[in-house]
Amino acid sequence: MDNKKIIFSGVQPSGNIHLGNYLGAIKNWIKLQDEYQCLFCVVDYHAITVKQDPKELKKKIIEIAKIYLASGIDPKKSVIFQQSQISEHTELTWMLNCVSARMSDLNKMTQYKDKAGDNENVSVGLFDYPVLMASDILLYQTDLVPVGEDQKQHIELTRVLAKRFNNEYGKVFKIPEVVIKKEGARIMGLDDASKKMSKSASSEFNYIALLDDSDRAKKKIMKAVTDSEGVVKYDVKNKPEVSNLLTVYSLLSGYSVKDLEDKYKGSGYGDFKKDLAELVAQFLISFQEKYNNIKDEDVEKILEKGAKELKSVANTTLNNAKEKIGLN
Ligand code: AQP
Repeated sequence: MDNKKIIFSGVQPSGNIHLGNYLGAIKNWIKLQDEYQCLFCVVDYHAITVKQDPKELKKKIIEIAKIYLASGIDPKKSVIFQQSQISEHTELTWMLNCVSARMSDLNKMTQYKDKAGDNENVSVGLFDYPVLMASDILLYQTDLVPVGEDQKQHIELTRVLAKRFNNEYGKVFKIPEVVIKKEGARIMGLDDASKKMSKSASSEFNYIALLDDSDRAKKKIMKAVTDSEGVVKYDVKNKPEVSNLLTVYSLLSGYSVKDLEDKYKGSGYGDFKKDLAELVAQFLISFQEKYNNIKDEDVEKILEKGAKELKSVANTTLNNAKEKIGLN
């Protein structure tokens, strides 16, 4: 790795990767590749915090890496790798679990509360997942972590754990900063704009998957919930559904929200939705053309190369941390 600042981010190979993942995270990574040394991880250990079908999981790991490539991540500039190929991620997690993380920290994590609800029969891994995420970031002396809004609390926890460790044992970890782009930071569900668009949503009408058939995607946009006012206006508080659609439209088209409000002034939601449906369909057709041209064997080679490149970096940080706490 060269002397550029380090960027780390990742996506879990679970469920259907959707426009929220793309607009809130992956799309923003593309521009960072020239200025920073970017590390993009397929975070498969995170995916197994909930039950996965082994065959499906294998397919999803390749799928995510392909989605990175089809989105414009260039393996000549950035490192793409699979988390479980570098055992240091789980080793550091155990150390942080013991010497830095507290139950009181993890009890505050809202994502855990959202996912577990009242169910006590969830995995310990689901509860501990923010510590694994901290390890992912800290192993590579990361400077910046570009994510969607939902991950902000986890990056704050990462900073707390790193500082606590450094203060007690001496400096091992760089303290990372979170980067959240305002536009698209939280794309909401198409069927319920009070919750984020989510891979694990119970209805497929919640999200547009990047691998959705374009006609299916059009149908989902046409069925997206709106209010009954018929005014295309950005107002998150009073018109969350229409504001969400405007955000998606603006980010995919490059038009500003203001331009779109002007374009659809006085025309109700019909034309607005039809045009957005067509835009989404065209985006998916072009994305999937790139996706389908990427061979699985090439992806496997890229992941192998990425793991080889990063293993020694991760190992240096891990050994440094071990040494400090008296394990070497
Ligand atoms: N709705 C969203 N809007 C903007 N950004 C989002 N991200 C996720 N949902 C939205 C961002 O996508 C990146 C990868 O997410 P992840 O794979 O770590 O899983 P997640 O954050 O738990 O996302 P999902 O899709 O909602 O999955 P489930 O349903 O499994 O919880 C992150 O940068 C995230 O911020």
